[in-house]
Amino acid sequence: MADGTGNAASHVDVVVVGAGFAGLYALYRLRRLGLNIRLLEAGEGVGGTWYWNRYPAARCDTESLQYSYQFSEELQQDWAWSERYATQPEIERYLNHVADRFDLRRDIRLGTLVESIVLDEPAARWTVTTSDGGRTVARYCVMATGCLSSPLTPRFEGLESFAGPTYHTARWPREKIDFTGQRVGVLGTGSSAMQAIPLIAEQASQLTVFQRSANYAVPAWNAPLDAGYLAWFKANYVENRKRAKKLVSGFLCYYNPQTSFEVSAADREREYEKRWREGGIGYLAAFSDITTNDEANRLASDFVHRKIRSIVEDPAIAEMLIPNSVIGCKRLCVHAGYYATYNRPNVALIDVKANPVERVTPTGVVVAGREYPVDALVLATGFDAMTGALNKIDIRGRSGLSLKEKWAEGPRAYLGVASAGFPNLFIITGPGSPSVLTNMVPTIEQHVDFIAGCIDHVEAGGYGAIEPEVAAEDAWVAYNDEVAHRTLRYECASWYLGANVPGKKRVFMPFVAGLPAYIRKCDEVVAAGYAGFILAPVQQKAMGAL
Ligand code: N01
Repeated sequence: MADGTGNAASHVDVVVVGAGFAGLYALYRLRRLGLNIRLLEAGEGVGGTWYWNRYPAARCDTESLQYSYQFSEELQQDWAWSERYATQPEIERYLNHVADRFDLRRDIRLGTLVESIVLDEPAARWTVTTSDGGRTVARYCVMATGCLSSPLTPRFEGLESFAGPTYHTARWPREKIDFTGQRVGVLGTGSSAMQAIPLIAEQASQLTVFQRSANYAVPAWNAPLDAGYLAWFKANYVENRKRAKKLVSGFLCYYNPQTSFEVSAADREREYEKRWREGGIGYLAAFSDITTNDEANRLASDFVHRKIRSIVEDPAIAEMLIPNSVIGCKRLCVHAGYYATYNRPNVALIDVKANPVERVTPTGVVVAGREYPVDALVLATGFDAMTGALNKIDIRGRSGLSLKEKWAEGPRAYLGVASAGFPNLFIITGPGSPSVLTNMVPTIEQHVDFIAGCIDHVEAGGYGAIEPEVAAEDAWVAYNDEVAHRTLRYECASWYLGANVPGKKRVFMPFVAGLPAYIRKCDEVVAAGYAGFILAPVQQKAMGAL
């Protein structure tokens, strides 16, 4: 079959979009169903998040022994993580190792940006068009496009006139950037900025950080992995993974079942201190009510406020760094020396909440009428999360309706993996999935296994297509929203809500009730013969036409 340009369209069973953790495992897993797969990836290498986010000091704040695949016992035994939290280069090496070890590259097309995915309705076939003019026709599409993969660059007036280099943390160049002797401006103070700032401050002659909102951060206390702990973890890998799946976030950490008010003030303080010394986002599990009860949250926040005041020497700067939001509403950041960086004489913090950035000039950033001179600009301004990467692709389902149009008033996906009107199109960690509130890798593996099960069910049953019932999808979206309202999640302007993107409908996007509840629901759906999904018969005529 040829298109208007004379290019032949190739035919496969499945197109997978994206070569990060999700896409690579989808390729591996779906191959085992005997399907013919093509994976399309915009980057020039595999790794997804860990290919693009190569800013200074980028590392994962979920512990390396858990932020890794478990589908292969040999892989998890053979791979040797070096530190408690793995760096971006180490995770990128790991994903390249996975691509080689499981012979995945032969089905991967790198440097291939997917522009549109259009349904041929009667045939239940998707035509996937790429920036190189290529067309691939597939029976199934699996979107492994990531939750935090569409970088957000705010429209700062004059940004394009800036004479020096501008770097977005999520599109960092592959070559080493050395800021030695330069005046650097960093816009944003989220997780990416908090990791990059201490390192940039060591190199730059002057670092000016432009902060709109102060964010909460707890220490990482990263260190090389202890050999004894590593050996114990590996010896108990299967058991550890099983235990983790029973926890709300999908990673091992002690969830204290007590509320903040069941213990004395002194014991409460001891527990906060213990968590602080342990490091990592387990701080939020110090008591069971921190993310649901205002007063419990205030107490846990107050402890962090006091820590910031004890680290930052200039009281005025310390006050600027203290968030006025509830802790755990926005993503809790994990840092290494972030607050102490503001004790350096070459670091300045500028508030751009009261006075937003007026404009960028060729030589600096103007705030409240004053220009702060910079030689290089770092945009650590985040992402159009959860829906951004999908909406960049013109995905058209039944009656030509685009996914973007369908989701204009907030994303709608049953279990976060499929959307009514888009048969045989699956999303890994889409909106409605626990995704970003959990340890992403095991959640991804669960989703891919579920999707593989759906496809297997369609194939084995001789069906042509599967898609959610509208009622099931509506109920899932409503349930998630209801649960989110029971937490403190609606009390800040987070990217979970889409609040960082001007004009984006505010809806709490990830599934908030936790991984065990999610897995239970998926298992029930499967046990009931894919309850909530419509299974359509094969359209013989259309099949014949291909
Ligand atoms: O992005 P962010 P990120 N003017 O959205 C500011 C994961 N992650 O790349 O807070 C001025 O958190 C914005 O201000 P405000 C993790 O899930 C993980 O840092 O919206 N400022 C904010 O300070 C994380 O949550 C890891 O008021 C503007 C910053 O830019 C997610 O990725 C590492 C602005 C954006 O922060 C995103 O993190 C890194 C404007 N117009 C990331 N627009 C680890 O595993 C935005 N900002 C360690």
